[in-house]
Order: sequence, then structure tokens, then C-alpha cells
Amino acid sequence: RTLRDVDLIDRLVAGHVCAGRGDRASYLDPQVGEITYAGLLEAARAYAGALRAAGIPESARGLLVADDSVATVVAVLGLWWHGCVPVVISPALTDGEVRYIADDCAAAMVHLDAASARQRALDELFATTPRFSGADVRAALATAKAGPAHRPQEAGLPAAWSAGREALVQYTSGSTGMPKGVRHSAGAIAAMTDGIGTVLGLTPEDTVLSSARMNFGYGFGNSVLCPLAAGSRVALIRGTVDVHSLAAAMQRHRPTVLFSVPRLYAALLNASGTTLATDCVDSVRLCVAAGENLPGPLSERIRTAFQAQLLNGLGATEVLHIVVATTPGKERPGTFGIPVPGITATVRTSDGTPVADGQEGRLHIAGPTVALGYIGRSESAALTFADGGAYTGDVVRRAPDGTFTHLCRVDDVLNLGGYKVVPSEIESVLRDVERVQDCVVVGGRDADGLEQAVAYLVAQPGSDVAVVRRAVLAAIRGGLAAYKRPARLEFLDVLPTTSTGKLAAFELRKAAAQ
Ligand code: 3SK
Repeated sequence: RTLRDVDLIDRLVAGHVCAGRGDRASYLDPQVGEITYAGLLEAARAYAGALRAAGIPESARGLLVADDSVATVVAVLGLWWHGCVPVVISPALTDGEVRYIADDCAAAMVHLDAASARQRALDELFATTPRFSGADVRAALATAKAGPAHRPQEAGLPAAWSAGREALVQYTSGSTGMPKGVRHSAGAIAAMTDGIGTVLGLTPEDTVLSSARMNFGYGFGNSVLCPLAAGSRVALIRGTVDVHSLAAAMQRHRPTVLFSVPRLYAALLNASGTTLATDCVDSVRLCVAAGENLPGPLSERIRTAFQAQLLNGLGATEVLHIVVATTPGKERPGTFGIPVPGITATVRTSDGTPVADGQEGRLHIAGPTVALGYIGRSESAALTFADGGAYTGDVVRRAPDGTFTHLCRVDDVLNLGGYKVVPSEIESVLRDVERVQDCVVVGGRDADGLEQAVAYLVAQPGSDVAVVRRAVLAAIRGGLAAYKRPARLEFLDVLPTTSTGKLAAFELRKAAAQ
């Protein structure tokens, strides 16, 4: 091995076992209970052995269509042990999206872990692909008996990863077309745990809870990379997380570090007093907010309610995790703070020229966590990965003290709690509704200052607006995932236009922001 090799298994699991911390809890899974670092290491070895026994080639990509669970982490670690590249995606994606991603990344195996009906559909979708299942891993964890996902004797030594080699692929929805596979190197994983990992300051005494899921870059860093590198304990929540399941998990697991998105913090704070009970928040020493802009007043409310430190971070899948962050204990409400160690962040014009402090421009990130690129997609890659780093798609400003403030997105993509939503996708559902003549969707603000989708519609002349509204609401419920649904529907007689007859979207944005 060369000096630049990264031993992912050692860094994340084996190192803790060798240091005498093998009996400490790594994961607390609602279905499996608590699993120690030694147990996690053994399960990863058994999974790697099963991959080898099934003839899965080293370096191949493996697709995990899986919820957050300890079985998903075992599969990720087993793939790394065997020298393969994990790709974790949500079981809530449609069959078409899952098939597209499996083909796009040329997955040599699939690991499927979903609720029963979805699991059956996924099993059918991949009838001819080497298949592993989360249920098999859980059975192996319970009995430690040889089975389809448990072949410890067959595993070789953990793979050596040179720093520049692809080790992880994460899919991002992006602003146009089908999802893009972002290729991360082993070196980026090591640099990320040394960079934002250091700022977070997680320790083996911490219990971590994340509302963001492992199939999203933020969640993968929160529930896998950062806590494992630090030897912390992670409490897992299965399925989609809402304000109720998050509050219940906080009461049950008493996390010391909470990772979430600003809109879930706002929902927690806005919920009735009984939800945000003392025994829900008093264990938390650090709140981490990322995924979307955190308005200053909301950050103050979080600190007051939790009586905890707050880290507000800006990240992107293309740079693996948070790259600009406030320092816990030195909060700067309304800003994202400064670049994390190892990262250079600059503000640039559209031709890539750096601008002076105080001026707005595109955020450019350089450093070891910048991805290797996309799978295929040479045109998109050339626009994003340029000038020695990556553009995150954010318009920002840097103050003379070096802190960054978020202004808006470069494109008109909406950021709804970390989900990037293209207005045209919402518009196409609205346009199909009978008696809708015209519509446009823009970004507005809710009472907490968080971005929301606002739809402006024009009904056909002579229609009953109340009837059209009901039809639109039904179409939204049937045709759009909950996070994509507009928060407000406004009916106008006509959409505003400029003197040249173009849509005056800026007028609607101004109105939606009030
Ligand atoms: O904000 C995001 O989109 C993000 C993506 C990946 C990792 C971390 C973050 C905050």
C-alpha cells in the first residue's frame, strides 16, 4: 500500500475495535436493537465474504435500494471491504427511476431493503441481477449463522483504496432531466471526516440522530461517515421522517447531536408545547442545520429552545458534505460562517473571475472533497466541475470578516427542505388540470423565512374558481410527492407581463416573498 491509500474499514470501524472500543454501540436500529463496533465489523466481513462467494467483481458498483437501517450500513461497509462502490438510493423512487439509476451506474449487484409490497416489486424488477436483502442481513445479525448475506470465512483482507479511486456514488436530482450520479473518491471521504468531522467535534460519547436519510448526501455523512469516523453511536429512524417521528425518536434516544434541515427545526418549534417537551431537547448539545438556508431569527429560536450550540452549514452532493459552516459556540445568525478545514471557497462571476468581498457571485469550492465528476453527463460536468473545483449552484456574498451569506440559487430551482425542486415539474401537473388556462410556480417565503413553492394560476374564462381550486388540490395530492407540493395557490385574472410581453416572474417572486 502507498502512503496515500485510505483504509476505509480501518478508519470507520476496525480502528475503534483495535483501540479497545469494540464493545461500544455503533448503531441503535429499531428492528435489530443495538449493535457494537465489533459486531458491525464482523457483519461487514460476513457481507464481504458473501459478495465474494457470489462472484461480485471487486471495483464493481453495488446499488442499495434501502431505507436507513443497520443492514444498509453493513452492506455499505461490506462493499467497501470487498473493494466495491456503494450507491444508496431511496426505495420510495419509482420503478422507472430505480431502473434508470441501476442502468446508469451499471450496478453489478443490488441490495434491496424495503417494506413488504415494495420489496416484492423490487425483487421482480431485479429478477436477473445478483440480489442481497436487508432481511438476510438482519437474520444474520440475530443468529450469526451462515446464510445468503453471511460468509465471514470467504472474505479476504479489506480492500486498499488509493485516494483518487472512486469509492462512493450519490445520486442528485439536479435541475434538469434524470438524476446524476456523483462520483466520490476514497480520498474525499477521508478529507471530509477530517474536515467537517473536526468542526463537528463528535466523540465516542455522542449519540447522533439525523432526520436526513442516508440516500441523501447530507444524511449519509450524518449517519455513516462522521459518526463512524468518531466512534459515536447512531440512533436510526426508519422510513420518512416528519416532525412527529423526529420528536418521538428524540425522546426515545436522547441524542447529544441532532442533524436536521431548517424546516424540520421550524416544525418542531412551531408544534404544540407538548411536542417540544424538555425530555425531547435537553440531551442535545449540538444542533446541526443544513440542506437549505437558515434565516437568522430561526437560528436564534433554535438556540433558545434547545439551549445548545448550533452549526449552520452549506453543502452540496458534488462536494460530499458541508463545506462552509458556522463554528459551534461562535454562531453568526443569518450566515453560513467560513470554509471548513481543507476547503477554499470563493465567490465568482459567471466567467469564473473571483469578485471582491461584499459583492455577490457564484459559490465555487476547491479542495479534496470535490467529486471526481458525474457518471456520463459530460455537458453538465463541464459546467459544474470547472476552474479547479465545483460550483454548488448557490449565489452568495462574502463579508470582509470571511463569513458567507446565501442569497439565492443560480437557476430557478427551489430548495424545499434540502430537496431541489424544478418549478416546471409542478407546473406540468397544474397545467393538466381541467379549466386551468395558465400557471407559473415561483419561490416564496413562509413565516419562518424558509423557501416555499407558490403557484399562480389563471382559470379558464367563465369557470368557478372554487371548483378549479379543488381540482388542482386533488391533482397535486395525486401527482406530486409531499415535498414538491405548492404551499400556496393564488388565482389571478391574468399573469403579469413585461412591456415586451414576457412573463414578469420577478413581480410574482416579490409578491410570493411577502
Ligand atoms: O445541502 C445539501 O444539498 C447537501 C448535500 C450533500 C451533503 C450535505 C449537504 C448540506
